[in-house]
Amino acid sequence: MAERTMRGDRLHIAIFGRRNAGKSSLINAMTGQPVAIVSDVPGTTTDPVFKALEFQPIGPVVLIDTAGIDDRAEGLGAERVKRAAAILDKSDLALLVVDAGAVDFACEDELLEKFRSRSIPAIVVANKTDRHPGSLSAWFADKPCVRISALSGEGVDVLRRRILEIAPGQWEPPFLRDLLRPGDTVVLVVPIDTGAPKGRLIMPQVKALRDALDGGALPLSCRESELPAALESLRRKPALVVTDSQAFAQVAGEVPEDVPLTSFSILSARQKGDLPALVAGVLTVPDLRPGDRVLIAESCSHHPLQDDIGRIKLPRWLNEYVGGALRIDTVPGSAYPEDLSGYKLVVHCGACTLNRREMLRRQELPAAAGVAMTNYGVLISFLKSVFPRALRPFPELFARYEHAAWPRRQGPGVN
Ligand SMILES: Nc1nc2c(ncn2[C@@H]2O[C@H](COP(=O)(O)OP(=O)(O)OP(=O)(O)O)[C@@H](O)[C@H]2O)c(=O)[nH]1
Ligand code: SF4
Ligand SMILES: [Mg+2]
Repeated sequence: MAERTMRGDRLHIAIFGRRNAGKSSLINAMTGQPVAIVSDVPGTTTDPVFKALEFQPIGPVVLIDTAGIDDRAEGLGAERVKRAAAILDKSDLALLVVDAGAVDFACEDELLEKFRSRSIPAIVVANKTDRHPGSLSAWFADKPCVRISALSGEGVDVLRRRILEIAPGQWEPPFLRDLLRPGDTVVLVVPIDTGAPKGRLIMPQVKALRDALDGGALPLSCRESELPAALESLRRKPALVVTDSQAFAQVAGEVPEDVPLTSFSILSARQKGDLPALVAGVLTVPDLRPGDRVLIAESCSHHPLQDDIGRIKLPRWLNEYVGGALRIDTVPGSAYPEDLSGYKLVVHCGACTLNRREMLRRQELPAAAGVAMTNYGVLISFLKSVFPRALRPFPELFARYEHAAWPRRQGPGVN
């Protein structure tokens, strides 16, 4: 069952430290499985190793073993350190493994400073205490430290308890449960077109369904072609309608004005990131001019489809809106550039494969470069004139825009 929760929805616990400190031995001791290769050759772990497991009472977590952060060699060594450092962007909690016999802590101090500056709760794990049973160096004294032997397993239970003590209780808001009361009906509009994977639903749709069930609500799923029939079959109006963004214009025309309407992508953006900032970003779209650079970023790497949203439809709608050709780059998966300074706008997908920390980090980068950022669902609602209606389910956010000075022109509802 552990694998059924997506990695992006799990608490990310990452193990850092120097080469040979015993990081891989620790992930093996914590999982009771040979997850990572252990050897006395420094630099054995080259790429991060992910292990999903249930860690009660926290629930679904993913443990991440990383390469030694002290590998100063040019080339491959530097690349390993870079990959390990990138794990910082998604760490909800860090374990810093230190050899209990160590005498130099420069590298550890650097890491602790990185955890502190990113508000990542951390535990120092003094390992190999079987080899160094005496008292620890004074460096450990003022740190939240647990003594263990990953080899014998001694102290690993104490470490587990300490993790439970400091782990955040909630690391992401619910998908939509908080918008519904038990017994409310929520209609989920799921187009089954050429873009739909065969025989299954995509992750944001599955999450909406599951979260509605968890909240005791009554989810009713239909294709957009059956929406009028679905609405007619209900005795009471639904408390919420959630649609695939691509059907926004049609669905908005069929759902009565007084029924709250939003999209899977907007709900995903709210769960994974800072929705108000993504809404602020869309208000800069009227300032775009032909020739401006726009980055479209997705967080998974699916095979591009014939009428792909990120590669074909969104660029087409945006170009139509500005009345000329923008210079648009579309990047998949982990290829999110660090340097965004040349762009006027970043448009991100619903980020369902990322954890909240990573998406917030992805939002920080353009913000620091003075570049606006928005989200697929927010942008499509804007281009299809369903904005700000698509924000009405979020009263605080909606209130901010209800009386806002509206951009000069809204989308003509392009198709
Ligand atoms: N005595 C003793 N040896 C340990 C302990 N933990 C790890 N080791 C040994 O230390 C060596 C390095 O362990 P690893 O778990 O591979 O260390 P690592 O931090 O993953 O190393 P890299 O992948 O190279 O960064 C191995 O020979 C382990 O058997 C421990 O608690 N006690
Ligand atoms: S493109 Fe984004 S929102 Fe869509 S499935 Fe991939 S990660 Fe999720
Ligand atoms: Mg290792």
